[in-house]
Amino acid sequence: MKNDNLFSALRAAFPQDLDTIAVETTSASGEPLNYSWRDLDRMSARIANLLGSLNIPSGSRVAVQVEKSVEAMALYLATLRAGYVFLPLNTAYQSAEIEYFITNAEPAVVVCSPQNFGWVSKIAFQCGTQSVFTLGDDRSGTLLERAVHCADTHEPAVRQSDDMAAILYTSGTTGRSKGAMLSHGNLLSNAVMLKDYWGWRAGDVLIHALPIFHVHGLFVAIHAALLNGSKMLWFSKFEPKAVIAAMERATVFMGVPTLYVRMLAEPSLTKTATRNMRLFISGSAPLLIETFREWQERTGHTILERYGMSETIMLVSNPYRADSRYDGQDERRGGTVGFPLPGVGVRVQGDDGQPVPVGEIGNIQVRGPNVFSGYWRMPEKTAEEFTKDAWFKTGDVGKVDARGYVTIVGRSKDLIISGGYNVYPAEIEGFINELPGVAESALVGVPHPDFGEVGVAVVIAKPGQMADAEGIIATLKKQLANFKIPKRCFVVNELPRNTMGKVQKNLLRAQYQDLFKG
Ligand code: MCA
Ligand code: AMP
Repeated sequence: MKNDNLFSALRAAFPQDLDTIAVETTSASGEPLNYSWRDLDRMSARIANLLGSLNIPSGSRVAVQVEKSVEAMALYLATLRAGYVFLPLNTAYQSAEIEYFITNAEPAVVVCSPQNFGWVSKIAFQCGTQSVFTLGDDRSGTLLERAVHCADTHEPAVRQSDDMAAILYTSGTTGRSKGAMLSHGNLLSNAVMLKDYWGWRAGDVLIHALPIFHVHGLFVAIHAALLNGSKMLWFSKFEPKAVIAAMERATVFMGVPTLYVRMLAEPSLTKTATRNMRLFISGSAPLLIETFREWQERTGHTILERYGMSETIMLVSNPYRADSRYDGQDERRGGTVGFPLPGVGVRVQGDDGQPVPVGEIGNIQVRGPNVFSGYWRMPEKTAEEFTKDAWFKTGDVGKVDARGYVTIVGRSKDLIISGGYNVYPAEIEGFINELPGVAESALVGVPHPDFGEVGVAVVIAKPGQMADAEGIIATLKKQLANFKIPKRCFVVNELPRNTMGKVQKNLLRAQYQDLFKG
């Protein structure tokens, strides 16, 4: 029977000599640590056999909240290999956030950091999770202790292209987090296309410095390197100096704009330091034109900006090479995200559901083999996010020029992107509104030199009561992931409202937009 398991395709691309190095990294104590392709194969086989031995039903979710490590990547590969559904969770999430995901996804297996076992396992067992394992970034924990006793060969489970491979929680356009269901076919078709579109070739080496719980670091970066049989220089945390030093031995880098901003602040970033590099890719948030230009001047390289979503993986990209269709004139154009990727349909519609004329602004809608099938157990939400003719509404607002370049000009969804992470105002406002003395709050995104955009909270106190801005931030820090904490909080007498009584966030944004200007 034909096997469409994504793992099988990735495994088939491993180099012939399995003893060559696949991943170079350093141990938690700073010692060099190398993993061969054989190590990846055996490690993922052992973990897949362990998962298989648990007798969990087909389609079971494996929820994972662990620090970045090569073993954590092997756990992802093992989950695919065994035919289960991978559910990655940001390490910054705290108990209320984890409780929501576990309650909603009902994973059969949860893997967490050893230091979090107490509280995570309590939540998981209450929700009916069968097994909770631990995995530390120093290869400690019960997952590997158990897996080491399992066989190091494993025949990948047979999966069809439409079978679910992963669930990624995202808030979509509104409301509470929803699990975007991605299939083996969604992930593989996108990876195969990107390998070609971005010109991956023999000898490429990827610097992997992104977290591995979101699309960018987990799918776009890892799949490309594995499908190309390329070595990865693996950083468990982004350190600008160390990444720049590694460029001598690498050819490809992927990052969110904040990583580029931070590297530009390093004097060691020069043309010489980057002369071996072939490609710098940016995405997940808008890349400022200043950053694009400064990077060009300092390094001689033109960053390739692309655009994607958790629900769709990659959608649109600037060209890798000038396209002969247009007399070789098309270049990577700063401020745009480039052209729809091969096989991806992109259209721009007005609020009336009609296509807008070329160059005019409207709602971006997409379709293609990369687009997810829906949100986990939320058929109504899924239906709301697709048009009648089955295009996915991205919630992004943009335009396409006569040449075909797509520019994102804003979002219709109420989303703040801070350092490449999404912050949903409604979620944070919900927590603030529960605090003593608070009548109402509004969270708005304002420009920030490092994170691109950050949240600022504006709060009204209950009549006759006091609300304390610093106290609010301190309390939120105990409840929410660190990147969601407003960078500033203001207590005011009233919020600007329109005639319908709705808070005018555009006015608040304008009021606070220079707060972080240097
Ligand atoms: C950390 N902090 C942040 C953020 N990260 N604040 C706002 N936004 C952030 N993103 C705060 C912490 O709360 C803390 O604040 C202080 O910064 C230092 O924390 P630390 O953990 O040391 O920060 P860091 O290690 O310097 O992290 C910054 C980072 C990281 C490297 C930019 O945020 C990061 O790796 N971002 C990449 C996200 C990513 O991979 N996104 C892809 C999503 P305090 O000191 O007050 O406690 S995939 C996607 O969007 C789509 C599909 C796509 O197109 O790719
Ligand atoms: P996520 O919810 O993590 O899937 O984030 C997806 C969102 O990130 C998109 O809907 C866009 O709003 C934003 N995004 C991703 N790449 C870019 C980019 N290059 N420029 C502007 N926004 C981007």
